[in-house]
Amino acid sequence: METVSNLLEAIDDVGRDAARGGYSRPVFSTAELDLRSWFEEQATRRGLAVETDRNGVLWGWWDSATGNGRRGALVTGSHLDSVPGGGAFDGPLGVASALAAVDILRERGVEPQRSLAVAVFPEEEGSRFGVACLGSRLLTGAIDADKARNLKDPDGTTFAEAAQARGLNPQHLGRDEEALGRIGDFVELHVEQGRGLIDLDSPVAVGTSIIGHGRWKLTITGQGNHAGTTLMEDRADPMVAAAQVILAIRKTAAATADARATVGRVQPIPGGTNVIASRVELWIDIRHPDDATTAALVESIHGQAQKAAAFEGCSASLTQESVSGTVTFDAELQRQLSLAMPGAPGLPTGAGHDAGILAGYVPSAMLYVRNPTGVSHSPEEHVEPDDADHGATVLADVLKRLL
Ligand code: HGY
Ligand code: MN
Ligand code: MN
Ligand code: MN
Repeated sequence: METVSNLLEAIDDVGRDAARGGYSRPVFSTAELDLRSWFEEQATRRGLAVETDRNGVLWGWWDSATGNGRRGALVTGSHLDSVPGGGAFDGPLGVASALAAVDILRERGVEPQRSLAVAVFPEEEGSRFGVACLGSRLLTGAIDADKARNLKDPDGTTFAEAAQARGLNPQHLGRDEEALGRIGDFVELHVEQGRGLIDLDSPVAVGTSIIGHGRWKLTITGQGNHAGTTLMEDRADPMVAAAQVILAIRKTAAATADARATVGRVQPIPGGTNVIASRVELWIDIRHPDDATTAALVESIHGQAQKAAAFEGCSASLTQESVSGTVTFDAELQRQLSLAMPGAPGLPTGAGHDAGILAGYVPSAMLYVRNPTGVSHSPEEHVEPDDADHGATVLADVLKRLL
């Protein structure tokens, strides 16, 4: 049986980002496509029937000789795309562990009483087209298909164009009743993305909830001008208003218990060293366990942005890109996972996952594997090989209980 580390070693050089460090594997990029080929090869080698559905979700099927075909199957898996400069485990650990779990079940001579599938969801990070969990949102219908088709990447390529370039029919994107009907239960293994399992001193945990998560784009427009000929008093500089807003965002979120607010991406237009920007686009990631608090935070931030922009003689507009409410996982599945993982603690998380989207449609659950650095969305993200193998073994135990 291949260890999880062996499986991951095979993709260790795919999508390395020398400039940022870590990995950059945007959906439908060459790097992510290499990862999809890796998955197809590994799944086929394990006798799984591989297919890609209309939304670009990859499925590796272990069809049961009994049961009712693929309806109500047990599905596990995760994603292969990454954030820019991301770690090696966010996503791929869940996929590699699912493949290793299939090996373990086969070695134990398990004959599934219902079909089992390993799924790989595209664009979980939303790094290229701006909406997190785009693949699972399309599959479930959680996002309007036209909105998805028209999402644009930083180069102006639409999701429809990118999907078409990868062999999908953009007109077929959207809620997939047939694929959804195949999912009886969904269990996702994922690297822990905070300090939880360090503090709890446990190699694994059962996911209990995912806090609400929204993304907004704030555009502040000003007067583009020359850096040398424009007196300070004659400027309407959106970068200054943006700086004030970023500080206000931090202050507002820091004053709200359990809130997290991040501006990880700022884009001055046109972006010249000797040019006063004509507009600044910045993306805000806001999360909170209570959806009403998130809404209040957004309103307060929008008001402060309009004030800062007006002060600079600019204007500010806020558009919502995506939002997911707080999710709690299926109680019975959590119980099954706890029985398979005696002593494993329950763990709420602030990280979004495809399981968080699917939980609104089918019974879903998550298990996390310890990250000894407690750092994620960064090259420092890590999983010890023993913990990775322990995670795969536990995943196999969970799947066995549910098969
Ligand atoms: O952003 C998140 O929480 C996840 O890693 N996509
Ligand atoms: Mn992830
Ligand atoms: Mn992530
Ligand atoms: Mn000049």
